[in-house]
Amino acid sequence: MKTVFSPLHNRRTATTELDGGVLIAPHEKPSRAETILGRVKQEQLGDVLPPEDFGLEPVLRVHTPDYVSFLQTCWKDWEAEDKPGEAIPAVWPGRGMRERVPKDIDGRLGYYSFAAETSITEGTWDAACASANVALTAQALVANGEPAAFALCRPPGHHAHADLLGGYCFFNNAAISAQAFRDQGAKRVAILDVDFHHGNGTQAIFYQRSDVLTISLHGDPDLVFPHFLGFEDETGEGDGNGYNQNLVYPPGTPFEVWREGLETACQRITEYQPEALVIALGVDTFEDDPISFFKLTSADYLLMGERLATLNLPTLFTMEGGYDVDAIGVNVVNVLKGFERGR
Ligand code: OKS
Ligand code: MG
Ligand code: ZN
Repeated sequence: MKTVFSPLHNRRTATTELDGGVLIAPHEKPSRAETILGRVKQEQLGDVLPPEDFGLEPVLRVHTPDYVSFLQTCWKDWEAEDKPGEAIPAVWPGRGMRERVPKDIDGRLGYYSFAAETSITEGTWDAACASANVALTAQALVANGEPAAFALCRPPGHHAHADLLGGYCFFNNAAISAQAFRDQGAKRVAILDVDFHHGNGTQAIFYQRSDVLTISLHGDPDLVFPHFLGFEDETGEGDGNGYNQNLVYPPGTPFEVWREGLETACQRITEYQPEALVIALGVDTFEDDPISFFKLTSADYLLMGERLATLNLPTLFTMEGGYDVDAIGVNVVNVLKGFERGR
């Protein structure tokens, strides 16, 4: 399987993440991508290609123009006010308040975000664009006949809504790729999110549509991020009714239990008969992940990959979360090796 990777991911080097009332060094850091790339090469998964530049057009099929412009100038606008630190949202349009876009950068940061852990920094825009191009380049490989491809995206994407950043995400790479499959003629596309967290952005983007099936397995949002979306009674709306599925699990969930959800998801995908599959691949389900509470082992990721392969669909993997950097390379490449073994 080919991997698409951009060294420009490295333009995203925030130094702060608001966590527990203090600013910590971000969990979502450059060594994540470098470690995965190292393992891809070590295991000789396949060629590693640079991204092509698709410009903003495919991004704008999913994200609103005003959100994209905000992201593009956010750092410049923040810097112009001589703020002492990185750009962190701290005020939101709460219940009963006005949903209008303020002029001031503090107001716009709040309008275009749903959480405060994700500091915006000088290179964030460049890295987010590179990440979308990585996804779109891998998507094109699959659209042009590769059975599967791995988009080694960083920053991740699945929390980003059409006009909201959060959870370390800016552009929703999985959603942009699914939309690209659709725009290139695929009638139905499925997105399966195996990251520990709910793919709230992906769900929201396609919630009223039946042409993109969205399924996410994740930790109970009653207990973990993103807290305000991802419950099992969210099944889609209007045309999208029946085309979103959330499979929610409690703390301590081992693979033997998690795999039942995977089975449910796989059966739904088979029934849906998509022409392409996008896997939002996070490995923060790992037993030693510092911010999550599932108990998957490194060996389990091989089995996960094997099951995904039996769907027998053109498959794009987009990289999402996973924060135990010591294990991230092994775990990610295990999914991809398991997939190749299962084909
Ligand atoms: C807040 C924790 C924020 C968690 C963001 C989740 C990032 C992730 N203290 N999403 O898949 O891995
Ligand atoms: Mg998930
Ligand atoms: Zn995650």
